[in-house]
Amino acid sequence: MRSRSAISSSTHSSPKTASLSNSGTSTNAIVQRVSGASLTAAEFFQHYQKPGIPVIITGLLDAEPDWNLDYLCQQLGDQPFPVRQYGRDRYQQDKRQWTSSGSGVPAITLSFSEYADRLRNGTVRDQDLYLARCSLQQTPLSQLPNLTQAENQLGLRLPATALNLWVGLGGHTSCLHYDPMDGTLVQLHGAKKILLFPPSQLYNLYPFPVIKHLYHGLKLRAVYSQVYPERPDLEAFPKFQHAIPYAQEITLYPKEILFLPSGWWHEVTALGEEMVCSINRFWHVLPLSRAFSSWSKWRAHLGGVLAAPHIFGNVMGAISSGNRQGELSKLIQRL
Ligand SMILES: O=C(O)CCC(=O)C(=O)O
Repeated sequence: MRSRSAISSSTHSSPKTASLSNSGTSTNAIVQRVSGASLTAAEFFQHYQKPGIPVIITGLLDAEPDWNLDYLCQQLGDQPFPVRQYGRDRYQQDKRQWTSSGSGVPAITLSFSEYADRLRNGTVRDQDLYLARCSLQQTPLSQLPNLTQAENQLGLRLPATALNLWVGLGGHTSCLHYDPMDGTLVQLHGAKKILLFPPSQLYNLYPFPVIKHLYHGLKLRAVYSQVYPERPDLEAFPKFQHAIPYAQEITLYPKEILFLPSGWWHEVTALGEEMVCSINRFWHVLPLSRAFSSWSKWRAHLGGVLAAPHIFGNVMGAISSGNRQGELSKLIQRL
């Protein structure tokens, strides 16, 4: 059994956001903050991975440097990355009018140094740019020994992706969605506020219909919620009220790892005014029984199947374009 000292309730978390705090009942358990020093792989599996419970793990990355802007420029300066252009008015729109979300948002390719210039000169804030989910494979930061050691200690295996980089300015929000894979989100500079809902709240959060993939391919995904949780339109989305008691808000601080199981809804907001940096990795869901029994996961994959004609068309378009390699790598980022 895990020693009691390994687990303490999140000391930094407040259970609800202001607009979510009037819900009265509390159906939610607070996400635990656990010291990695006394957490074994068997305990991690038993208490978090097997049941699919989120947890924040502390103390395993103390030796990792601060990933500030100078460090990132030094390591990644010339590397090209697709940078999403959200635009300032996107989050004023009714989401039902959206034709893209997440990795489907239009992107420009910039070297990291060019992006750093835009972070410094205000363009990133003005245009709500976000360097999001960019693979670190083929970069000097592809292998992180401290992180590998932490992942091994937790017994994490079967990675579904390489490490991905997320760099933006305080104030940017990644809208409410869930992932069909398990994820580990690692905070490396600045802090993030994360609003969570359990998989049981799937339909109270009004995901985009899976059928949308037929029209938009992977540009608009059925794993996104149509509700703005901080200012819900309860006339349009009345069942959202039932989800409110299940909301949990946590803050992820530097060198902490959030284990975010498949199907858990999350809205992630970078805090403060400065640059905020995280990395994440997606993992195949283990044990397989949790993967097979997750309807959230199945419906996300169904969306992928319905998007197949679009993906085929996009691949053909990329192959016949003048910039075959560039267009194909943009497509791969979207997958
Ligand atoms: O950090 C972010 O902006 C989003 C991260 C995320 O969605 C994830 O790790 O699954």
